[in-house]
Amino acid sequence: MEGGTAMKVNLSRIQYISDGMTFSEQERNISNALDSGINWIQLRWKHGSEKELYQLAESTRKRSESYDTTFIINDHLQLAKDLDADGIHLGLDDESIQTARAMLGNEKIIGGTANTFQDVLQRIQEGGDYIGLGPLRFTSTKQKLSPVLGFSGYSEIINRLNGENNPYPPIYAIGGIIEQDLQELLIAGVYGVAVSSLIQNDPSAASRMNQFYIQDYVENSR
Ligand code: TZP
Ligand code: MG
Repeated sequence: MEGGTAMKVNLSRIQYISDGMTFSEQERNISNALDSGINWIQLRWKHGSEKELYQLAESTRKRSESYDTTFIINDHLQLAKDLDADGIHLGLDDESIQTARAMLGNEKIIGGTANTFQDVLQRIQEGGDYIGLGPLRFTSTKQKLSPVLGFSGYSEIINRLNGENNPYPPIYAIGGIIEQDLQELLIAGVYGVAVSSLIQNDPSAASRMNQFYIQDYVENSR
């Protein structure tokens, strides 16, 4: 791969970001995602009380373990630490990746959001294990969405990164992604995708997407 992708752990190409207003919506969506064959879940719930979030995180942690699914938590660093989750995803306004690294150690996955080339450089310098770059297009799943990148935004940012000739962590596209986007994102240099609605609307998409990446891997290792 041009520029070189530095990967500490073998990250799945597809991350499911949980969505849902209520505890039971979250639980049902997570359950469907696990059944769909997703092997990486980010628990993201903005509406629950601290106690409810703890309960949901604890039960998701246990269920993920039985499915052998990687389980990370959005925003809540102490919760990720307390539950010995596999990692954390942090937005640009959340705690820093350095703080998370000091708390969770080198074995845990720490992901960071980015919207611009400068954000990406910051995330690389901070030592993030992956970067969630987006949004690709408008989505109602997230409030206060950053400016839309489109496919050209990914190509521009990743071309600039490749021009610097330094290794960088895997880049995940996020925001309004549909199945048909995978090819174009891969061509732009994106490693994987972080999706919510796509899996919730059609859980069968997970196995087709896994197949897409396996196929690409086989073709490129010939
Ligand atoms: N951050 C940027 S877009 C987004 C997040 C958490 C939501 C992605 O969800 P969807 O439904 O796949 O657009
Ligand atoms: Mg956040």
